[in-house]
Amino acid sequence: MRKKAFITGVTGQDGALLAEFLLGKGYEVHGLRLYAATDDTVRIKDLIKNDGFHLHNGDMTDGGVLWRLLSEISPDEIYNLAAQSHVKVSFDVPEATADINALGTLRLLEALRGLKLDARFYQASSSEMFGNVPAPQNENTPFAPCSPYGAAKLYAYWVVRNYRDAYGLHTSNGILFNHESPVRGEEFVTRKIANSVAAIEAGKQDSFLIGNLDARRDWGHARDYVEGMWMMLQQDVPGDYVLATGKARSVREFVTTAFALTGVNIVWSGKGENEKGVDARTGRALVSVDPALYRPTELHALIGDAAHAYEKIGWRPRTAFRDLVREMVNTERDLMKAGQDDGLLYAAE
Ligand code: G4F
Repeated sequence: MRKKAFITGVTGQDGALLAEFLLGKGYEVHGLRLYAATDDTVRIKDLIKNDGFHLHNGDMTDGGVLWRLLSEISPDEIYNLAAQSHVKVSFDVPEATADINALGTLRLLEALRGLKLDARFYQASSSEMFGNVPAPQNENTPFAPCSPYGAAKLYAYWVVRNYRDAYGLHTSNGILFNHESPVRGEEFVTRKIANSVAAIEAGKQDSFLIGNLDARRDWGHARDYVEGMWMMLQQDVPGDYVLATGKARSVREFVTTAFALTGVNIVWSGKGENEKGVDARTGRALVSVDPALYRPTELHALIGDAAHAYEKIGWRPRTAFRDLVREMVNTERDLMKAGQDDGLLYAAE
């Protein structure tokens, strides 16, 4: 029997990569897509042609739709990836963030419980839930979120655990540290940097603005992380797992590495808002700080300890940091050459 998976947030980076991964394993994949007036299917345009892939309109704020879709599809595995996933934007739209990320998860769990489906449930929990507690962070680290996004994700995390304990549902949390890829949204810092570096190399952009250069993140490859999501649901006993590389780099290091891959040696000068990334050969300032890109509260260092996932489910991050940056920058260079460089959709973030 072909297994059936239901993925919320299928048009996002993780949804698209997970759908591709599950189709490769022979699953029938059903994806929930938030209706959008503009076409948001760019990441799944090839998957749509696959007859094992089915796209459904829906919304995490509409419990009736979630109930009906789960009842019609009767999936074996549910991956809840839908979210308002931008931390800075969550300060602008905190209530919507809570409705989608926190109550949306509750709605999906209630449908699962009410329909008495025998499905396994994965929740996209986030390292953002840890806030600024000292690194490294693992499953036993106390949570202290510092954003409406992190607080909403923490509610979802706990309700997933509660439905496991109270009703015996097979629900698991993947506490994922930052994971990137060439299909990362342009509003996130890694894709923004890769895109800008390639545009500068192609002569289509002179420089770019950046926010907090000191923030440190544990950046892995999203392809490795979607495999980890699937591995969690193959366990007979549900659980909660951190997925991370265990190594952190600053935003500044990401910029320097990305430029180095195009042959540009960046030297940093100045401090705080006056800091600039300068091309050592030409003396041109290619990167400047814009305080408008700072967040009301910032997480300084997220570094994950994934020992539990290593030991219990055998998951390993496969992609080294430099290889991740290289893949992202080279994809942007190819897009530039192909003339598909429409620029950043959310340059202000
Ligand atoms: O790329 P970011 O926006 O990712 P952030 O905030 O760490 O969140 C991502 O990872 C979380 C897991 O820990 C997910 F839960 C979440 O959904 C999302 O996927 O920002 C990374 C860092 C921040 O410290 C930010 O202040 O980069 C800093 N930054 C500096 N300049 C910038 C910019 N971030 C963005 N987006 N844009 C900038 O220009």
